Amino acid sequence: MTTLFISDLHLDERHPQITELFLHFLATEAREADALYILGDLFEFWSGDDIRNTLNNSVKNGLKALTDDGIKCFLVKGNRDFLISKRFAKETGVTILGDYTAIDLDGQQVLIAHGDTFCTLDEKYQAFRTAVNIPWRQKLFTCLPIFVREAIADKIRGKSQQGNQQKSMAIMDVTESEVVNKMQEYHCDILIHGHTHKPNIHDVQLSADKLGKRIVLGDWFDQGSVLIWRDGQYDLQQRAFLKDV
Ligand code: OKV
Ligand code: MN
Repeated sequence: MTTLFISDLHLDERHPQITELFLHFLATEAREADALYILGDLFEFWSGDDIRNTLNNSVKNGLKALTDDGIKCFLVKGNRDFLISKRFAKETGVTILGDYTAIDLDGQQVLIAHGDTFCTLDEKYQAFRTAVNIPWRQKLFTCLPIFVREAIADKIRGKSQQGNQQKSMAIMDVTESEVVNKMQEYHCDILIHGHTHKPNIHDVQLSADKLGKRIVLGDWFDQGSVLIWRDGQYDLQQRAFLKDV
């Protein structure tokens, strides 16, 4: 059994190399796998499943071709694409998961999440998350005409960029106690997440005599980042962008 994990591609029409590599990845190595987990921030922004453009259409087609071929594909929503919804799932054949899911990989219980919920020191971000996670507010937002939604999103993005420049690296990383709590709650010795853009494999002290692992996926800004899980072994790898044609 081979399971692939990716996150934080932040797909955006302004960075076509990332989309090209992702579509290539879907059409090649993902086809050889049994399952693909996308752990959030597949898109740089998402203002609703009804927004059609070249990027969204090509990504949806790539995912549909993969799931039609029998590869199970799961998606955890990130902090940028949290509005991805049922229609996207229907159009792509992807299964949308909740904030935390415990999965069984070769008999190991593994917790998967986007990762933003662990960053509890970033109070401004957590306030934003709470504000936009209110169901009626999301419903209202997605009912607005597309140009209004995009204008609101542009405003929010501008404000957020100003704010992030003042935040320290520590504030934007995970809180260790939060990680331990969730791993214990879900009875998992391994956690896989993205969000922080700091690919690494960390030890986690789960109790006095129990050491767990926290695998952090990388972003796709300068190259691809893929975690390959095969028969109980895992490897965090990079993929170079495709050569220009
Ligand atoms: C996503 C982030 C922009 C971070 C707005 C209700 C509101 C949804 C929304 C608007 C913004 C997503 C959907 C985007 C994430 C940013 C800037 C910072 C830190 C409402 C529901 F306003 F009406 F309440 N949004 N977009 N940020 O542009 O994709 O994660 S977004
Ligand atoms: Mn993120």
